[in-house]
Order: sequence, then C-alpha cells, then structure tokens
Amino acid sequence: MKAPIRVAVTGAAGNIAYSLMWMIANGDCFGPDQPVILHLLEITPAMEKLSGVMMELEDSAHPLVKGIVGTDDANKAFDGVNAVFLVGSRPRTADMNRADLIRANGPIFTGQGKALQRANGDVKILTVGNPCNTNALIAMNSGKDVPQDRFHAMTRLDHNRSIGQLAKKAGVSFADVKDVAVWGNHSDTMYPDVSRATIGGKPVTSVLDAAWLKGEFITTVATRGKGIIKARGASSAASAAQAAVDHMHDWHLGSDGKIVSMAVASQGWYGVPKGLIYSFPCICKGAGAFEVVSGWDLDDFAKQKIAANITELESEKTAVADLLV
Ligand code: NAX
Repeated sequence: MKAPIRVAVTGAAGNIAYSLMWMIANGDCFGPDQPVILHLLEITPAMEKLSGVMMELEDSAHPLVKGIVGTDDANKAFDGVNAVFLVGSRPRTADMNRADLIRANGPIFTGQGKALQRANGDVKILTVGNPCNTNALIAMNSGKDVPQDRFHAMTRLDHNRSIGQLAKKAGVSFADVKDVAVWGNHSDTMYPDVSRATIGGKPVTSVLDAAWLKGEFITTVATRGKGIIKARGASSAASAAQAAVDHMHDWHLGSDGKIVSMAVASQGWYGVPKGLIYSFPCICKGAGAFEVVSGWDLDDFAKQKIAANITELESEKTAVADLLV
C-alpha cells in the first residue's frame, strides 16, 4: 500500500464538497491504491455542520481514508498537503453582480494563498470557488513561495458540458467525443472550441451543423449553470464535483493523450498576457506534468473569442489590483 497523501478541501460543509469528498474517498481522483488523509476547512459558523459531514465520512468507512482533520484554521488545513481543492467561497446572491462577487470573495484567497505556502513541495491547487480564474490569480500572488504552475482554476465543467451537448446533438455516447477545448474565463464569455474535436473519430465540424456549433451550442454551454439553477433550484454540485475530480485526476495521473481544458497561469501562450489564469487546451503527461498544446492556427472567430476573454480577465484583475500585492 502506498503512503497516504494529504488532500485539503475548503468549503467542506458546502454542496460541491458533499459529493467531492466521497469521490476522493472512493479513489476516483488519486487512484484506487492511493490512501488519503482529508483536511477539511470551513468558516467558524459552519463548523457544526462540518462536524456532521465528518460523522458521515466516518460512517462511510472508506478503506482508502486514513484520517480526517476538520478545522477553521487555513494554516492547519494546508499544512503539508499534496493537493488542494479551493471550493469555499460566498455564492452569488440575486442582488450581486459579478463585480460584487469578485470583491466579496477576493479577500478569502489572499489569506488562503499565504497559508498555502505551508503545503508540501509537490502541491497541486485547483480553485473552484467563483470567480475561479481571478480567485486563483489572487491566491497565486499571495502564495509566492509556491511555483505558479501549481495554481489552476476549473473550466473542466464547461469542458464536460461541451462534450455532453455535442454527444446529445450527434446521438452518440459521451465517450465518442474527444478533444474539445475551452478557452478563457469560467464565465459566460468562455469559448468552447470544437475545431480539433472529433465525434467517433470524425471532425465535429463534418458531423454537426456549423451554425449550431457557433450559435446555440456555445450559448447553451455558457448559460448551463443558470439553466441548472432554474430547473433544480440549486447550483451545479455533483457535476461540479465530478469536474473537479476529473481535473485533479488528469493532472495527477495523466490525461491518456486526451486534450483537457485547464485554466493555468499563462506564459504568454496564444497572446494571453503572462500570469493571467486562463483556460487552454492541455495534455497531462502523468506525475503532475502538463503542457499547453501549442501551434494551433486560430481562425478569426476563435481569435475574437480569445481576445474577449483576455479583456474580461484583465478587467477582473484590475478590480482586485489592491489584493495582488
Ligand atoms: P455552498 O454555498 O454550498 O458551499 C460553500 C461553502 O464554503 C460553505 O459551506 C461556506 O461556509 C464555505 N466557505 C465560505 N467562505 C469560506 C472560507 N473563507 N473558507 C472555507 N470555507 C468557506 O457552495 P457550493 O455549491 O459548494 O459552491 C462553491 C463554489 O463553487 C461557489 O463559489 C460556486 O460559485 C462555485 N462553482 C464553481 C464552478 C466552476 O465550474 N468553477 C461550478 C459550480 C459552482 O458554481
């Protein structure tokens, strides 16, 4: 049996965590032979709720779980951890616009970024809490001792939603759709790019109607979160947890040659300013190695979409400039 790794989840009493922690405990994320010690972080008023969730985790008696730590202290939660899911943040309420949400949640990620400097040298940090790209940027700036390539934000839900829509439209199974790529911000602006995607080995563009791909498909993926809230009366939780597990699984163990979408700190790729946390097509090579797929020729439509995401993320960055110290 391998030595256990330490996995932190913030917002551990919340909805996404309620699915996510069970998937981690089952081995879906780090492998069926990898034991874990769970470090669960919550705010003080939610500690009683967290204690109930911890009781349920104990009652599930997962063989891979070698310990569960619950705390409201980020320093304790991130001490020596190998993987971190930054899920905890304030959800957007009806009276808040995106700018209000950015200002409400940004300060959480300065404190947690500093505390992340206590993590293990191999740490991988996935920000899920919204606005996730900019929250990851804040954490990365505050956690300066941690290499920048360890800070990711989650666009895998948009990626999976894209696969779901393409499979449904083509009448094939989800597994038949490959190599979709989501560019940019986890917001309505994000761009699900199907230019290299295939359905049953054939280019998506030869199987599905071009007008649908450039219109309804993009709008449906971009507004899916709102559609779920309207229908379910609550925001995406199980699918978000699944996406977080998919992202961390591929980062940790490899994506098996598949293109996956990950928001990472740009090194200037495709004209995206250095340091912005921006979603690119990536391939994960295993053992924590990943690379942005290079050399794609982009058409004018893609260039416009990519530029709109840069503009949006730069304006979010300006809105939190005082937190990027
Ligand atoms: P919940 O409101 O159910 O849970 C959030 C939890 O975070 C609460 O228990 C709260 O006490 C805790 N929390 C707040 N501040 C904290 C802090 N400083 N430290 C630790 N915990 C803290 O929300 P949930 O449905 O779980 O969603 C969590 C976040 O994920 C939200 O920001 C949501 O917008 C975001 N999402 C991101 C997605 C993505 O694709 N990147 C998709 C799903 C989701 O919308």
